[in-house]
Amino acid sequence: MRQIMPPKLSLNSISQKIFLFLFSLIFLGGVDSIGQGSSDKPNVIVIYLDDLGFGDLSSYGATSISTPNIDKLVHGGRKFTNAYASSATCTPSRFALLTGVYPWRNKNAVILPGTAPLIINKSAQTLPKVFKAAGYETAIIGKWHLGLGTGHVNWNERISPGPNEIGFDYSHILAATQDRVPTVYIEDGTVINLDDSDPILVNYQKNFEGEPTAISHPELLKLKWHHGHNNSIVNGIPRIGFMKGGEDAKWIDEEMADYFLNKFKAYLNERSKTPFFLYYAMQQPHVPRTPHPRFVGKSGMGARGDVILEADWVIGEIIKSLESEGVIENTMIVLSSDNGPVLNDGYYDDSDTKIGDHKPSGGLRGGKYSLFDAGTHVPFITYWQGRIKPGVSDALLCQVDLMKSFSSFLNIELTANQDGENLMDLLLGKSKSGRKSLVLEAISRTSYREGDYVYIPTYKGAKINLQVNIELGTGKDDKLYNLKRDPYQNQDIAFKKPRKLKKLKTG
Ligand code: NG6
Ligand code: CA
Repeated sequence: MRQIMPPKLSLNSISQKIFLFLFSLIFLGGVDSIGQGSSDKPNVIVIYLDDLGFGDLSSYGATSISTPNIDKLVHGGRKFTNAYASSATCTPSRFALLTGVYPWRNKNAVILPGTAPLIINKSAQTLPKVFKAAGYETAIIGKWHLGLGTGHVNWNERISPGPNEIGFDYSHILAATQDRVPTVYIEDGTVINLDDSDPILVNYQKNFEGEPTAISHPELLKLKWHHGHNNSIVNGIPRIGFMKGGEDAKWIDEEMADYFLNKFKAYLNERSKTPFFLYYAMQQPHVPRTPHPRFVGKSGMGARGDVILEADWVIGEIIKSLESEGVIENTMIVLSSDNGPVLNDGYYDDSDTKIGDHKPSGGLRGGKYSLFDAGTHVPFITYWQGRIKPGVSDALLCQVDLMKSFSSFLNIELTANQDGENLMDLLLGKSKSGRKSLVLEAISRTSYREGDYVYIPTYKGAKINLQVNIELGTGKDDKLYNLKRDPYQNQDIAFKKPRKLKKLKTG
């Protein structure tokens, strides 16, 4: 354990005791802060899954898959049944989570290639900066997908700006998505296992001469692509984008869950008494779904089910580590997902053919990429042993609210405009009231929610063919639904309720 040691001074024993007392008051946040985190400054871990749907957990109604470890958090904490990601895709939701600003305000907050520049301004207030200002140490472990550098990244040098420049003291990340190059881990801006004699080159426009692709060398593939994903091949898996070099740096997909978990364990082990904020951004169940052999076939539901079991196991290990380090009572956990579910997102991995009775969205209409409810309506849990009373809440909230909520909780003033609201009492189970309204986004289109009603505007020109077999919520008519009466959005009441429609349109 790393400790902050008082400077060595020669003092007699009484003055030494006084000195140590004062030292602990000043540097360790008071004598009552035993261990890491405390009642007013708990450690905070945001566990963020990738493409996990509202119906994917047994504690959220799934009957053909069992997620006992996440369920432990759900049943021991607050289960939110009306909580939203800010967007139906990854980058925009993550942008909102870390800035408290709606993603549609930033035209760059769209699904990014692995070579995209950082889309969060270095001077912006961010969630990790809020925690830092309150005296926390901050870290991200896992998926980033908010861009790196300023436009032309040299992967063989320190990559900056990135997470460390927007508030994270420590970062151990994958740059974009598991299906996008570069397929390497990056720690504090430096690629792990760089080899000067085998430099890494990345290009999203064209291939490097002589390098095999999924098109030129289909025989090298262990996983077949369905749409997109036909550029460079890494570990037999075809990716988005072209990459050359960096053989020793390439990750092994099947080991990724264990890899990041071990980074978490090491991080926890090295903690001083300073409270920490950790953003643990998991890659499951995003494509390519590559469960460790321990989980292959275990769900009977194809690769997607298997990686959900894997993710649940990882979360169980995280809880165990917090328990064995004696910090579980001083740690608040927030768990959610960046967008709704998709079965075939570009690979033939049996996730659609073996789905059986399972409903990843819990029956909600749409899915990832969609303005229908399943695009953004996700599981959301807060857990803090002894502090958050277990229970269920159907109050409306959104991940964009975390920034404002935690800054209020920690008494950190936010100077920039926020779209998020302070819902900390709701998150802590002390209040029942949530948002009154919310703007949601899906592939640069927005819908507007007010109370139980949601308005999805007409999108005549939308011709997006994602080949994902999901209703996107586009069409030539305005749509209006009452989500309380009609949670599955079977009845468009735009014609029946013209005044309500008008109100939401102008709202
Ligand atoms: C899409 C990819 C999809 C996934 C998504 C990002 C194709 C055809 N599809 O463009 O596989 O990577 O981007 O997902 O390339 S997200 O969860 O990170 O937003
Ligand atoms: Ca996602």
